[in-house]
Amino acid sequence: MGTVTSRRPGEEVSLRSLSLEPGSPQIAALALAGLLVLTGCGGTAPPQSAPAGAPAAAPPIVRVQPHERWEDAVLYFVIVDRFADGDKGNNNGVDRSAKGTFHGGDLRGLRQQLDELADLGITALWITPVVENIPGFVTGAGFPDWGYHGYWADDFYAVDRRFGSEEELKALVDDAHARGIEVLLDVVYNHAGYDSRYTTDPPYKGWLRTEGLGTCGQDDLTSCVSGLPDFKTELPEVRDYLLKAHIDRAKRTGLDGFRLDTVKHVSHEFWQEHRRRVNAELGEDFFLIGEVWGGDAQSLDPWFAGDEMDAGFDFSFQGSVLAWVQGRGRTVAFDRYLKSREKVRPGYLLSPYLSSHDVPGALFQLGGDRELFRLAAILELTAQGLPMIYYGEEVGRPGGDWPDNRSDMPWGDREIQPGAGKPRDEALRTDYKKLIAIRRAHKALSRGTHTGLSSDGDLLVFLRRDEAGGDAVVVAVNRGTQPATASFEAPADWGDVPVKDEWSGEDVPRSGGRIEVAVPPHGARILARKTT
Ligand SMILES: [Ca+2]
Ligand SMILES: [Ca+2]
Repeated sequence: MGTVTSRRPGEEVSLRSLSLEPGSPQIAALALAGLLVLTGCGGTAPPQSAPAGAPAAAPPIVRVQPHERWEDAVLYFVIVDRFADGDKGNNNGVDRSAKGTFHGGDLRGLRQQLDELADLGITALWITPVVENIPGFVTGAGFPDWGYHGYWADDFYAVDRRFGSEEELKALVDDAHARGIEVLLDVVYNHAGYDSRYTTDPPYKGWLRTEGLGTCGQDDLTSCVSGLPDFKTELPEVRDYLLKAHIDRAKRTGLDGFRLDTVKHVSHEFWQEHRRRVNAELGEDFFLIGEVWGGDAQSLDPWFAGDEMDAGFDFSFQGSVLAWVQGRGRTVAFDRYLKSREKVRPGYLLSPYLSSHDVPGALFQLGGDRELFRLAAILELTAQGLPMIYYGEEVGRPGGDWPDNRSDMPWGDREIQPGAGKPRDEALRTDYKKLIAIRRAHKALSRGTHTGLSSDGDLLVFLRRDEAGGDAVVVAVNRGTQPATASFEAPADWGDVPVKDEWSGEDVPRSGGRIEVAVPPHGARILARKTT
């Protein structure tokens, strides 16, 4: 171990050239209200054919309207190895029958499926780390467990050939940008992989606290998380080495931000220096979203207070939502919880999610009940913050507890490995697509305040309102098994115009300012001023 040298294999370049650029009048006209368009054809007209003798036109691509601000974004998280295999030539040691092995997904495969993500409507993509990971496996979990997830670095200066190359990372970023999607790369500053070169090679001597040396500390900053060697980020040479690796790669590849791993295990001083370096070298728009285990509006605040990151994952959301949709806890308490999420420091964002690679998936926790899962998805995509969708949950990937929560992306009858043949729930995906479009069409949902309108029994009715934009949306969710009726005064922003349920597409009758609408069992309404 530790004998592999840094490498830059591959000569891949961006494959596509575009006929329309972001911000063009055509795109603006076609991308109204966050709806999707096909470049050059507006979704209806056929692509124009190239004149005889001219190079063949690039095939149409699916575009989203880019988010204006991060609070309007919808984030999608992919484990690169488990998503799509675009290069069989790098499938060293791939064994799709085992849970802890590499399954062959790579940057090229993900790049080939960007239209799938653009069609869903997401505006930002978070991918797992792509640095070279340890060449072998560990067995502490009771089975061979490899660095397919990317968090066990062996060389921060090399892209792991099992994921592709830095050129392919840049091509992914370029092609995502062409579709209106920003890309966040997961980076680790806290630790190296088990028995990595950093624990053995002379240049790095003294850089790590390890179990082997007996130097792991007892506190958050100096302990060896999961037994992993802990970088002494208090040493200037260690800081410089790690900062340069990640920041220079971001500069070379055009990344839009980082997802920061294990934030609470590295000092605030480090993260403040990180921000200074990022601002200086990548610009103040470079987005930082961090994983503080257990993070919520209150516990993330120390990192927001120092402007160490722009956003943090909201670990409170999954449990609160899943409990409520399953009938646990009073509706009024859940409404108070949703309101409490506004307590985040102004200018900073919480990122709610239903599933991730570190917790059992929501659908699994709901015993596979897709009606309740839909309610949870409705609550996520109508909630404040930057919603994160974990790959495959939009098509009903079963998930499960670790490591089943990292299973292959289901591709149904499409010949895309490693998840070819795994069933997809296309109806669920259609619902996700609709929810994302509704959220993107209504700034009230992404930027608005939360006001509870009623919380009797199993029916929750709340208002999201963006005062600056004059937009208001009323969401009614019935977790019960009996029909319910939502009854409320129409928000003043609606004026006298008719009201529409954006979720069902139905018109909703109103009598003056009063609205009464039935909400089916395990059903929902997303009500707004009718505009079309
Ligand atoms: Ca591959
Ligand atoms: Ca540490």
